[in-house]
Amino acid sequence: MEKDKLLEQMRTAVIEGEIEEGEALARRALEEGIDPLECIEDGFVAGINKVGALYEEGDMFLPELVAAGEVMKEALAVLEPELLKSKQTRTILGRVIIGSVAHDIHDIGKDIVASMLTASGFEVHNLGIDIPADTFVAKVRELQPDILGMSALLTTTMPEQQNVIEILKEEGLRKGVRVMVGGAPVNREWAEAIGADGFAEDAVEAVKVAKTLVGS
Ligand code: B12
Repeated sequence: MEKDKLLEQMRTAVIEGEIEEGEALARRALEEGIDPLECIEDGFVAGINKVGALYEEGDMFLPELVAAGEVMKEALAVLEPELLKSKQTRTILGRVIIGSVAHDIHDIGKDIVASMLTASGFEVHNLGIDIPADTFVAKVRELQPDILGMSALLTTTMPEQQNVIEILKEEGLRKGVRVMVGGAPVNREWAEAIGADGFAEDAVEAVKVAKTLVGS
């Protein structure tokens, strides 16, 4: 099938909350040799962005948002292993800890960033969702990563990124780690205001920023 048609169907599967269809489309695209990153960005992510817009306008409600999230998860489970296979490099560029901040359970974007970083040669420790500040700090102490990445999708959870940075300072750990922040409501101004070292709009930019932060 034509690539554009498949990508269009992926967007529709997310919008309509069709989990099995999304998974089947992801498999089909791989069989046809379509780049998994293109499926993620131009297919599934484009679909969930549309869902976000519809939800904002009041044309879609929470159960549909949940269903769209499920479609994303299942499709990514098919695509991400391929992403890792196709891009894997052997040299480790640096160690990254990443997680969604306290009270935030959004993880689709954070997981894409984690996969892309892994695929690009970083050693990634993905802590998961709703990670308390103390856990981030304890993990930084334990694993001594080059980069700490924090994702926040809610305006109410963004301050947690700042909170973690402040605790890192208090504990004398801030100088040893570069902090990168992201998530839909996060922007460059916010990143600068809270004293983060890097911000990225999407996963592709996140890899570029991470490489710059480790000096490669
Ligand atoms: C799917 C979704 C959900 C799913 C999440 C499923 C999951 N497993 O993640 C479910 C249904 C569970 C959900 C729940 C809620 N959600 Co919600 N959700 C969304 C939605 C539609 C899409 C998010 C998404 O996955 N986008 C696709 C990914 C690929 O994009 P992304 O997350 O932005 O990530 C990219 C970049 O931001 C960046 N990035 C992300 N993280 C990081 C980290 C680093 C370090 C870097 C460098 C870059 C980076 O790279 C990523 C890849 O390109 C958004 C709408 C939107 N516009 O974002 C609302 C949205 C975020 N949700 C919203 C709300 C209100 C909620 C709820 C409070 C709803 C409710 N009443 O219960 C709950 C909150 C639960 C909680 N405590 O966290 C609001 C937030 C509003 C606000 N201003 O705070 C939004 C904006 C919808 C809206 N327009 O109102 N949600």
